[in-house]
Amino acid sequence: MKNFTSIKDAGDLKELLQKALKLKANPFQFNELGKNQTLGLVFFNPSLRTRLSTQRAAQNLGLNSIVYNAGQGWKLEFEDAVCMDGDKAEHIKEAAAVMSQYFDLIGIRAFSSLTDRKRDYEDFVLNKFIKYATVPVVSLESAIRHPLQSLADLMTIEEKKKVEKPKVALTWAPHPKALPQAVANSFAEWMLRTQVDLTIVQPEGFQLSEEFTKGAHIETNQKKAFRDADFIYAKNWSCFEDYGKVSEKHSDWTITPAKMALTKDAYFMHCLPVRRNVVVADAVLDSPKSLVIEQANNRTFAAQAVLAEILKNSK
Ligand code: SN0
Repeated sequence: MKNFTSIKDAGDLKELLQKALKLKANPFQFNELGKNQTLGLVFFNPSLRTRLSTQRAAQNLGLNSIVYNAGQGWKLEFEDAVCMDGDKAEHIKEAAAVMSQYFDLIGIRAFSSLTDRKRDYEDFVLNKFIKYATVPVVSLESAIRHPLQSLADLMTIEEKKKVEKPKVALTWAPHPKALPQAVANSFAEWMLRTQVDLTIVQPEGFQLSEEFTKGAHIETNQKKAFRDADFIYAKNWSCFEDYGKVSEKHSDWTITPAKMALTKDAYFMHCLPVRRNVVVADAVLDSPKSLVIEQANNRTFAAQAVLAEILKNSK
């Protein structure tokens, strides 16, 4: 593994999953692997879990980490051949090259713009970093994917599943803001490569890009999708078609105990942060079937497995 930006970089998925689970059982197994090396974590957007779990993962591997809140730094220019006489002080060419002097690997969080679909779905910002950095790059949620979240979700399902091929429903849920499609895209991408029966349910007009959902059952009837499900994964996302827009609030899509009662005693999953009583009712989030804290815990070991692979590869 050199970079880690999508499932394509994961190699043998079963192997990576087993590595992550083994690291969870024995977190300090490779605590010298990252010795004298430094991970740079570059954030263009807020983070709680990604920032802390990735730093913790680095620490468990004996790898140093430095966080750079890019939103507070020089505003970066990403376009080529432009006259930089506006508000952008530094070009990505220098910025990524300079960071590569200080860091042995770089993690980037750069959310979607939700305004320019073409640019977002090219994963423009992430790919500019990959182009101009001379060290491995790890996605900490890009415009279209959140692969470290998906690996942690895969671990959580693997740990909790009671049948060989569980029924997993990824459901759209309401939200007061327009949110990226990255978490949902990635979750679909990873689930379609594993032993699960995946249904994606969203209101009319909120279908995700087929690039990520091809092969899943697509539904617009939430109750139908919940029937017999073993796992309910809730997430809000804004429109892909009418890009970045939220045409209707659909407040009747909140995950409630009554809806959970339609499932096969399903577990509830969400990547967090979650808006209580908008996305999901307190009673569901606080129930023993909620896996949200375990998912967040697994973020450390997902990141650790990925960082360990990259470190081993660069030795
Ligand atoms: C992000 C998203 O991609 O949906 C990160 C999830 C890991 N979530 C948010 O931006 C939520 C913001 C809010 O105001 O609730």
